[in-house]
Amino acid sequence: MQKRSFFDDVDPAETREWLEALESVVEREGPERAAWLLDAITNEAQEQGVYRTHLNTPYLNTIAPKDEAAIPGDMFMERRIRSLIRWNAMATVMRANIDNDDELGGHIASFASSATLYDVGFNHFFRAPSEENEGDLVFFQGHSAPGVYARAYLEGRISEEQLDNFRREVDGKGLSSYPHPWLMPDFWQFPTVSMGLGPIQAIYQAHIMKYLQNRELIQKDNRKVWAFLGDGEMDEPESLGALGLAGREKLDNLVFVVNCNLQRLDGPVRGNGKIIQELEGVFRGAGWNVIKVVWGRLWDPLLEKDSKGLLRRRMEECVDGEYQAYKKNGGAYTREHFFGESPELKKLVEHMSDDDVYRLNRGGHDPFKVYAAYHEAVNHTGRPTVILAKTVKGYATGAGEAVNKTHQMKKLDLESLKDFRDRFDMPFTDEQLEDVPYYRPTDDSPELRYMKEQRDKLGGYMPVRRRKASQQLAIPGLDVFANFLEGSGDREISTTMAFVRMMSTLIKDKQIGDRVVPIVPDEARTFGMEGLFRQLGIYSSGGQKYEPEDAGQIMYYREEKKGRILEEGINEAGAMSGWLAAATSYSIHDFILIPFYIYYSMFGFQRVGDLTWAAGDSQARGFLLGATAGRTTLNGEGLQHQDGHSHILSGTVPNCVSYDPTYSYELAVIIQDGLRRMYEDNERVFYYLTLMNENYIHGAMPEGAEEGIRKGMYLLREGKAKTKKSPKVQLLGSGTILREVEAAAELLREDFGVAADVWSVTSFNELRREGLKMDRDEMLNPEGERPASWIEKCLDGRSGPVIASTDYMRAYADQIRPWVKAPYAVLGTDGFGRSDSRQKLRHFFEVDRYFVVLAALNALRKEGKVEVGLVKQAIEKYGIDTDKPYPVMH
Ligand SMILES: Cc1ncc(C[n+]2csc(CCOP(=O)(O)OP(=O)(O)O)c2C)c(N)n1
Ligand SMILES: [Mg+2]
Repeated sequence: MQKRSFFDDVDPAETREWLEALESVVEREGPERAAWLLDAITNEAQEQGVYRTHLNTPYLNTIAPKDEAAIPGDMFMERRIRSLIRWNAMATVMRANIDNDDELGGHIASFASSATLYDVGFNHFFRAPSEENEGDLVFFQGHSAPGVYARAYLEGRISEEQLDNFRREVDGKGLSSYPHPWLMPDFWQFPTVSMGLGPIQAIYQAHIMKYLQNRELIQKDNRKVWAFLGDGEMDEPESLGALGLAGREKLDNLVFVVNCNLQRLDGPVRGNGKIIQELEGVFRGAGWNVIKVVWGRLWDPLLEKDSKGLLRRRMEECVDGEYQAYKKNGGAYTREHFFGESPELKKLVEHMSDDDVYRLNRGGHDPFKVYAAYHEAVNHTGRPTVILAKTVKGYATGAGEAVNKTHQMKKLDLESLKDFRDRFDMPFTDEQLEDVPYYRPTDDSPELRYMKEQRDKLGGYMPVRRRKASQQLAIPGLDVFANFLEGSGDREISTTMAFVRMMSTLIKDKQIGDRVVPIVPDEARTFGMEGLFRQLGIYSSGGQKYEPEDAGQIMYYREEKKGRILEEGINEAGAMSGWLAAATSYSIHDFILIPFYIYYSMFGFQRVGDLTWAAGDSQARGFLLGATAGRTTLNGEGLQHQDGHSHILSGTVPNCVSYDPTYSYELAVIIQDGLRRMYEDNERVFYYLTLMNENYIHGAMPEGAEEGIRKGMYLLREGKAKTKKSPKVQLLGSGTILREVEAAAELLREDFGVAADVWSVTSFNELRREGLKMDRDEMLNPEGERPASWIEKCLDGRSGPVIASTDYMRAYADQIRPWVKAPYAVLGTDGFGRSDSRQKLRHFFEVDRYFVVLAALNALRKEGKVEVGLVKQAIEKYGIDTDKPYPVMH
């Protein structure tokens, strides 16, 4: 069937009849009945083979003028305030770049397009934390930060000096380039500037807020999460990937505002289409309430006169590339190219000047339309809302308006600056414009008083970030894990099993049990956590509406409204965002949570690395557990699964503390220490621990090992020399490969008479960090005495070369080389993983006991401590194929 345009009406009389019927139903029986009838007709149409595909409504405002909630307040005053903010935002960026060749950067055009969207929010909607509740959460678009600073400047929260130090962060008196809680911990709550992370974080903040409310851990109030996003940003998979969750979970505490200025960095977002229409379909399909704010109120009279639908048709058929050109080229061009399409349309605007035509405003620049949309959004229940607001990129910036290169514009030319000044009534002479001064009326001016009053009504100024929770948690001592310190007896267990038991222990703790949040991305059974399903329940806002298939079993699949486990499905980015929301709950909700997110280590840092970086910026506190870790330890899954580098990646996040423990007592010490550091001492760190699925016997904690476990290494076993002359080596191992290293020590003694001290290295990353810090301190205090690093302390007085072997790339263990004073050889699992037995893989990657022995003997040979014959003997004895392929590129 040929698809017709909506406007190709072959029988207008018939159409009118149908429409009138609908109108009368709405009038007599209300919109709900009308919607019901439409559903019935749609269902019937489907039965009759009438095929409809689109999820779109016409390219018009969703809220009809007659249904718009009226904006309260003084509109002239608000325009005046907005003008001040616009000016100061622009001045901030310009001044930062005037004298230094644009070196510092910054953006003018983005905020110029979204000023009204923010202002209506600030004046009427965003609630600050107050006695009543913890306030609304607002995700600001990263590169619109100058607008937020400009407002804070008028409010007296930011000084002129700070504005002048926009993007000068090193000396600590400036303003961060973008929203960064790490750099401005009392101001910004959420890092957003990596496109796509704002939307997904906002969804999960709303999700976790509901989770806390449903578990009755925080008050059930009407707090909202607002996310201000770019239309170009919506192309990121992270932006759209969790929309379904928001719809399914009915997150009516969530409002997205997509600033559809039709442009991204290089050019139009959808030159050949319409981004608003495309997004409408996507969001509606995901179960969102969609409010389009396309046209400003100056269009209303024209639309009213459009009895034949010609204007509507024209609006529908134009693409964004054309809409952009209208704003760039002005009123005469718009008259000719938009209205000039037909004589009747042209007539519609014949009474208007070119300037009037140019000023026909877009919805996102009209506070009346924006207010009506926000009002509807915050009162909507049962679904999240997205507001698709059409704006102009570089609005009012003269030569910068709607041009393709506007995104990177950091200065206005003098003519544009004069226009800007005149348009927004700034009291500057032409000469004064040269250095683009800021403008702040006095504190008792009507403008600043009005701003303050509006904010007072909403609880105070924003954004504002809480540094730490008002309550302290009582973290249990290490004795809570007493069982694990004694070893597993003759039971073979994995560190994953040990971890699950430790988490269960914590959940039972009276003081902190409630705070523990297990998070899994459809992997609980893999880690042996299914027992927790019934015990803790899986969080489901809708409860459980079915009898689970396994209801009769002890460990059945129990979903519950007050369930505790966050089962986020096969969605690592989502689960990570959920963890991030829980890990910042101490700040966002003034309620500390202790989240444990456990996942396949391979699908952690390398999959969602940018979110882990954002976690660092956010000062998240919690545990990430990379399970099934180790290139040769998760042996059967192959190349895409077997992780030998997550510790390299975790080491790149400055405040991520990572460990690769082997034995359960190590894990116990590390988790308890992490709890203490994060929740008692409020250190700005989070933890990454690798867990393995290999079963083995765990010994008891050696006396005095605790400090070393925390610092990164301790002596596990002293090597016994056969004779006084026996050569000595120091063997380092971590994770499961530590056990190969222990075996190697035996072989060295038995087969070659070499004495080997065995060190368990719980964290090469932490050892390196400490070493670097000491070197740096020494460099700055060359006369002072250099305290020894922990590695140096450990190895001091020990003799022989040092050999390390791990289940990670060589770079992991190699990191400590500067502080190992003896010759140092490193074995690791560089190269692609593959499936085989653990034994074969460890031999393939050359990290097993035989290679440790070989490396040790070779190191002794180089030192002249043993003959080359002994090395050859080892090769022969252990059947090492000297022609074996090089695993790195095999
Ligand atoms: C992940 C990521 N990729 C690229 C960028 C660089 N970048 C910053 S803003 C921008 C364009 C943004 O366009 P849009 O989302 O439409 O926002 P607008 O400025 O138009 O409001 C780009 C590409 C980024 N910040 N993050
Ligand atoms: Mg854009």
